[in-house]
Amino acid sequence: MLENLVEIIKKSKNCVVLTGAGISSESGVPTFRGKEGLWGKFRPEELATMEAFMSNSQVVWEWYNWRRELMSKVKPNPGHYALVELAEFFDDYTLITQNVDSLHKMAGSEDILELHGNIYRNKCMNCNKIVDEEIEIDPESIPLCIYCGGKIRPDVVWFGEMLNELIISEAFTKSETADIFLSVGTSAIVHPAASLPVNSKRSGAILVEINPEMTPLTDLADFYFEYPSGEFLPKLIEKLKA
Ligand code: BV8
Ligand code: ZN
Repeated sequence: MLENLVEIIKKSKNCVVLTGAGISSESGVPTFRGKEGLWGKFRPEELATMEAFMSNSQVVWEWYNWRRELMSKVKPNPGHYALVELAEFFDDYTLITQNVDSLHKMAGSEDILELHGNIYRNKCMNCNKIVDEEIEIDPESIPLCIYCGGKIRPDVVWFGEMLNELIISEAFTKSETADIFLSVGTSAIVHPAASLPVNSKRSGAILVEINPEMTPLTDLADFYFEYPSGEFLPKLIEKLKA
């Protein structure tokens, strides 16, 4: 299995990788829908939404601050680093992530397409200005924009919100011209991200899934590796270098 994947990679020019929370789980970041999931006592659709923020900005801000706290302590794992090295084996290599944790950037990946935004960035809901500096949320009130007084929110894509048009169309274009598409550590249920591997396969790419659990994508995949990404990806790089 791994041998013929190595052969295929050596013959491929364009590669797209889509990652989800699973690739960060070995860094200690809880996944969204796993047992220790982030959504533990909440359902994703309840908390990561505009409604939740409008009706209970406090809870939403506290949740994001808790996640930022948690994520600021973790480091990239061998899976992230392997995806940096994998880029060397292709003429055209695109890393698309649903994660908002900046771990791919910290590992050294470049030109990352962050489909769902980034938890360390804030923006004003009113004038959309990006607010980069640290935001301390005091229990009483949420931060307001110094330019227009609007409410400030984490610059992530909530459920029911559009993704950045440029980013998602670039993601589809790259997926549809890929020779090989790797889906790593995602439950493949959140759209439009989950359509990328399907479109890629339909356009003729070899579809590879790396996930210790099966997903709606598993049946469609040409290769399915039931391993944690932090173990499997470094092995793949080792074989490619051999
Ligand atoms: C849109 C950012 C509309 C915020 C996130 C019904 C009701 C409501 C909405 C919908 C609905 N049906 C469809 C929708 C649309 C909705 C959607 O797809 N919902 C799903 C749940 C059905 N999508 C949207 O709302 C999107 N917007 O559609 O706009 C629209 C359209 C046109 C015009 C106007 C409007 C926006 C989606 C973005 C939501 N934002 N996050 C934040 O982070 O706080 S989504 C959230 O889920 C994260 O970004 C996360 O990345 C993403 C996907 O989850 P995964 O990454 O896959 O993580 P998960 O825990 O699920 O899985 C982890 C996997 O890793 C598991 O499979 C596990 O086995 C594996 N794993 C574990 N350990 C390892 C491992 N793998 C490898 N190695 C390991 N060691
Ligand atoms: Zn503003």
